[in-house]
Amino acid sequence: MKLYYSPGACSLSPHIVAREGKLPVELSKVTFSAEGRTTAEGEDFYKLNPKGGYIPALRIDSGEVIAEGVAIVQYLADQSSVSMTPEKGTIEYYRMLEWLTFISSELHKGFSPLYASNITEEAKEAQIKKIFGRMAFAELELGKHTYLIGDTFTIADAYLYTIMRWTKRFEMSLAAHPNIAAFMARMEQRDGVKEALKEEELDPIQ
Ligand SMILES: N[C@@H](CCC(=O)N[C@@H](CS)C(=O)NCC(=O)O)C(=O)O
Repeated sequence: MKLYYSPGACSLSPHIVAREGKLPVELSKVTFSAEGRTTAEGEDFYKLNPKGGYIPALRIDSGEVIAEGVAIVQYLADQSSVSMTPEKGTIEYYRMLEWLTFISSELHKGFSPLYASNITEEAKEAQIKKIFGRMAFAELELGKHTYLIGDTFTIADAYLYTIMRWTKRFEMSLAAHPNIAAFMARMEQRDGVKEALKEEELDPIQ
């Protein structure tokens, strides 16, 4: 399997899941430039992910490519002998889907406008306020248990960790979110997270 990624981007989430799951996943760094998007092997990335040339994408052993981070982490979890999802059919399983969807549509996509080079200070401030509002529920839940769904790591934690790293990039202090800050520090103690950060040449944020 090969994961197409860019350091510190949302592709870090499936990268963490691959390392936590001890899966033999190779990495291919995608270069974004004005001329296009190219994989480490020189392929046109728009052809690999024709939905928009965005990462992450996973080439599986059959040669097929799976895109969308939420689908990729579930695929990886299904390939691993390490348990990283609650049992299907349980309420915890649906909580995990709820978190993955929430992180994707409310948190991950909440950060997207901040990456626009032409965003005004006013719009940036309003967007940051909105993201902090969306983080309140994660702050509350992480005060009750170690991970999002109880005290066991799941693929949803890898996604939350990845997106919450961006608070540092946009100078959003976690001082008012001590449970999220503690979660980030806990995640950074995990071997799979350490390994993925090292491979992407990223520093821990806590
Ligand atoms: N719907 C996609 C969105 C992925 C996404 O936002 N990827 C970003 C990096 S974090 C990207 O490649 N952005 C470049 C672009 O959208 O053109 C998913 O959830 O996997």
